[in-house]
Amino acid sequence: MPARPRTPVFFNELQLEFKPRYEWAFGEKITHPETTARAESILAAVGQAHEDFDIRVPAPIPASALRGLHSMQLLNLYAAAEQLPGDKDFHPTVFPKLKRGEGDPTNIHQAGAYCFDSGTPLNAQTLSAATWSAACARAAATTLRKGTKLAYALSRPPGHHAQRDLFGGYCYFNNAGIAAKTLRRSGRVVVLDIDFHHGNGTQDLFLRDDKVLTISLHGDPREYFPFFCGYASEVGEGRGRGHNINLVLESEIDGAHYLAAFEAHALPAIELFEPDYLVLAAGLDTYERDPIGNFKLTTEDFFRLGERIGAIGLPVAAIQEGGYYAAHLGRNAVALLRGLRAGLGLAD
Ligand code: Q9C
Ligand code: ZN
Repeated sequence: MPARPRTPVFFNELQLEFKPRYEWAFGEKITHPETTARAESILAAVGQAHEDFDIRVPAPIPASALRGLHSMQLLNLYAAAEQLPGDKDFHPTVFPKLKRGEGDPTNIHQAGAYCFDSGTPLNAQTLSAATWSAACARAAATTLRKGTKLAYALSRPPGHHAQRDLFGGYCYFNNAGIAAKTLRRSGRVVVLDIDFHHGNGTQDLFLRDDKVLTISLHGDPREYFPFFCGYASEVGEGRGRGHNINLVLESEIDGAHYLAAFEAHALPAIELFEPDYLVLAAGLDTYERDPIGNFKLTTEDFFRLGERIGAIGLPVAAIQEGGYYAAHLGRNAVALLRGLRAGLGLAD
C-alpha cells in the first residue's frame, strides 16, 4: 500500500518573536490574546502527530506579492514600526476621519490612519512576523498549484481582518487573501471563513471580484467584532455582486446547528460557484472555551466540520486565523486538519 501523504505545515520560528502587548496609558499591562502560546500549542500538536504532518519553513514572500494586496503606505508604516524600541508596543489611539491612506506612514504617531481598532499593536517585530505569516499562506497555495490536496499555513499573526490599507483585529497582512490571490491565477477560488469573527478584510479585498467567492460564518456583528460589517446585506459589488456571502449565526450555537447551517447555506453556494480551490480561513475561536467567541463547538465538531469541507473534493489551503484558548488550540487544529484529510481521502 502506498504511504499516505503527510500534510505540509508551513511555519517559521521567527513568527514567535512577535509578542503583542496591551499597554494602556495608565501603565497597566494586560495579556494580549494573540500570544505566542497559540502557535506553540499548534506546533506541539502537529509535531506529536508527525505521521500525518510535515513541518516546513516556507520560501520567503516577495515584496511584490504583498504589494499585490496591500498599499505601499501600510508596508512603510510597518517598516517605521521596526524602528520602535524593543520594549515598546505602539497602540494607535487617534483615528482620523476621511484620511484613510493619507497619514504619514513614516510617522508612527499617524498609524491611526492605517488602523481600524485599538487592540492591534505595532512593534519592532511586527513586520518580520507578519511577513513570515503571509509567506506560510503563499507557500500553502503554491503547494496546491503543484497538485497537493491539502496544505496548512500556521499563520500567526492572523490575517482575515486586514484590508488593503488597514490593519486591525490582530491582523496585519491578509494571509487568506494572499493564498486566494495566488490560487486565482490558476482557477476559481472560494474563501470559506470559519473564524468566529466576520472576515471583513477578505470580504473587502475581493468585493468586486467574480472569480473569488467569499463566504464567512460568524457571530452577529451587532454584538461582536468587527461590528460595522459582516451583515447578510453585504453581497458584493459590481461584477462581484453575488460573490460575497455573510452567514450570521445565532449566539451560543453548538456544533450540530453550526454544521446544519453550513450544509444548508454554505455548501450549496460553493457547489453552484464551481470553484477549483478552497481557501479555508481556519479560525478556531468558535471553540466552546474560547475567551472571545461565544459559540459552542467541541474538538470533535472541528473534525466533523473538516471532514465535511474535505468531502467537497476541492484542494484545500487551510490558513490559521483566530483561536484564543491556547491550551486546546493545537488539538483543535489537528482535529480540523485530520477531518480535512479524512474528507479528502488522504487518511486511511
Ligand atoms: N475583548 C481574530 O480572531 N477584539 N481577531 C476583541 C475582546 C478584537 C479577533 C475584544 C477581536 C479580533 C483574527
Ligand atoms: Zn476571530
